[in-house]
Amino acid sequence: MSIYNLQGKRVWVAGHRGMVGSAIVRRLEQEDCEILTVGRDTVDLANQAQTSEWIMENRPQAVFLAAAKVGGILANDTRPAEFLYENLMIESNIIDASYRAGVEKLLFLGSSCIYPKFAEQPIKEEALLTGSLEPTNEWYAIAKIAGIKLTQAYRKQYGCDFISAMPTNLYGPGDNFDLNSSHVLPALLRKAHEAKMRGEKEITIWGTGTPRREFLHADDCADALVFLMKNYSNDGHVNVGSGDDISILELAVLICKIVGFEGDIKHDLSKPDGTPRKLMSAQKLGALGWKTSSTLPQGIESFYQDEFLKDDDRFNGRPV
Ligand code: GFB
Repeated sequence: MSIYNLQGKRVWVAGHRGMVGSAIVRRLEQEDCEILTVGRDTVDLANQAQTSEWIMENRPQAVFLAAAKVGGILANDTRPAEFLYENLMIESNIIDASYRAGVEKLLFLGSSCIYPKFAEQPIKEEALLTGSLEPTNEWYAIAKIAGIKLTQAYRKQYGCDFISAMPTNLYGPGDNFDLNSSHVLPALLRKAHEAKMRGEKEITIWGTGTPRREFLHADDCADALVFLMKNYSNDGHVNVGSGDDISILELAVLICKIVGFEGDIKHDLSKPDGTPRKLMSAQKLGALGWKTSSTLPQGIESFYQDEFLKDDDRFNGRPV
């Protein structure tokens, strides 16, 4: 028996065109609920009046707040104003309008970069605000911390059933493959695939390759988020991860193996490493009754199939 029943509910996925939002929509199709979405061409979620008007008119009962400005280490480091301003606006507009429209339940999505740069690993939820942030993404992190605090404040002052989940580094269908703004996993998959197609002898990864990261497929993340929507109601945020991490060099080797690229891996040391390690504790979510169903090699394999080996000439390559 779940705490919150989605059956027959009007459920809004804010950010449904993004990687996580689209995964939530796919997952919600298995639930007996009505899925609401609205495109950027109709409502600019950074605009308070437009957002509020849409929510008042459409009256969602549950909201997944997956709309955000996101990017990899370089985008975060070079566009701090956009990452801070747009994320603050989107989350403030949606959370406040949801309260005013009487939304029954809202799930806000943060990110593992909210934790201190040198947090004890695996990072427990309690590590929030116990140390300084990683400078390359502190702008995004501050906006996401504000989002967690907004859900807690609206719960405390107005009794809203608003909760927060902090996903680890995610990848999956709909991911960003632009090499300047993407995250590491899609970037390396693209680099390895293109190098193989062009018969090149090497690929270049950023930094030393020693930082460690935890990865989760967006479909597994969406499953955890729907689980939390149904089964969690408290003010503390919940980590959503796989519970395992891997070094960036090990990830590059794994990706090359999956793609079948046999050349060398070089390093571009002019690019930042960022946080040395980011592995979140999966204990709290595990105790609630959820754990991931796929391994990292399985997840990357299916991601590679979905994005590169279907009808693809998107990356100037031929299907293998
Ligand atoms: O995924 P990523 O961009 O973000 O980089 P973060 C992770 C690690 O992979 C860094 C290295 O050490 C990068 O230097 N890396 C190696 C690469 N090759 C590449 C490459 O070709 N592209 C990219 N992008 N990285 C982001 C934050 O941090 O994580 C966001 O900036 C957010 O705010 C997100 O939290 C989940 O894990 O370092």
